[in-house]
Amino acid sequence: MTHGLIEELASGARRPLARLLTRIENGDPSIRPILPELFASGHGAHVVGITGPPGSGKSTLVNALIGEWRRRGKRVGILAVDPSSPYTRGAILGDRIRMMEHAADRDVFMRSMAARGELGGLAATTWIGAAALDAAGYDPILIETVGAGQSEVEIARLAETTVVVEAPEMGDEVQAIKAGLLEVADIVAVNKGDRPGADRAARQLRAMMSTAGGRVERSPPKIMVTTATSGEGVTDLADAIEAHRAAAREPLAARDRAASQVRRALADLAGGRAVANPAWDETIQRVAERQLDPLTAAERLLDGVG
Ligand SMILES: Nc1nc2c(ncn2[C@@H]2O[C@H](COP(=O)(O)OP(=O)(O)O)[C@@H](O)[C@H]2O)c(=O)[nH]1
Ligand SMILES: [Mg+2]
Repeated sequence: MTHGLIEELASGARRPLARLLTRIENGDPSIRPILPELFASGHGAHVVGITGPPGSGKSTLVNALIGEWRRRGKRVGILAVDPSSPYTRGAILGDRIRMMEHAADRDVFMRSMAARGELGGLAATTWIGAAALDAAGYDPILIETVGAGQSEVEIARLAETTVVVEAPEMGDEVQAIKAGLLEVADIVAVNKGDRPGADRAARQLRAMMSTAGGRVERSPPKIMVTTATSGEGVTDLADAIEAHRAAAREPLAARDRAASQVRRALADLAGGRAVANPAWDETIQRVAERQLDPLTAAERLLDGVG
């Protein structure tokens, strides 16, 4: 049965892929046994994260990038990931509308996902979803996520190339942008280039990045100006994303990404196991009453001891 599914995906049929993504999103435990084969049947698609604050133009930019990659003959997969489901429902709906232009294109597959499952939260839902799109032959795979702190960083760690989309209106926001950027961005798209201040913000960011100092191990992000609504700068952005693919696949970078993914999976697994421990309630109560310290409690729960 597993075999059948992988072949169906590889054939490019949309319905089996849509059904599989629903199972992944629901955290259906029947996904678990097919994971090794699903992962192994991937074609090695370029996984590109698109993140940044709400309203900066991520979805509009994704729509423009889809157009650019379709002109280059690529089949594009998009996951719009929703880190805080009830709250961002409207945003996801807006995303769909902004990408409607490509809705009828058989070589574009767009799906929004929330994490509801038990397989390990949003990070797992996302990488398994990306693996499914990869097995179905989409390349690149774009993962749009709303910048919401921790989840933003996690999705960025999953992606090989991370584009942070910002739309600064004023120069004094630049300092705030910088902190988050250094951690996750490979490329910064200063979007809404048609508005005053975008070029100036980009210049300031470039200047800051170049003086960021030796504390930062990763190379500074490339700062670009885009206007998602007109498509200006989008060809350059697509070029920069493609150019980054090779850097992302250098052994050290690949190892870093693998390590943080496995660490995340470990934390999810260990957490799940501890919560399933029948002694959970009692142990938590003892910590609440200060009879047990949190670290010892965690150790005992993991070891299966109450
Ligand atoms: N002026 C201008 N507006 C833009 C640009 N890109 C996006 N927008 C608008 O900004 C709003 C938010 O865009 P959206 O793509 O939904 O942002 P997201 O929340 O980051 O996905 C929409 O009204 C877009 O039309 C741009 O380059 N210039
Ligand atoms: Mg959006």
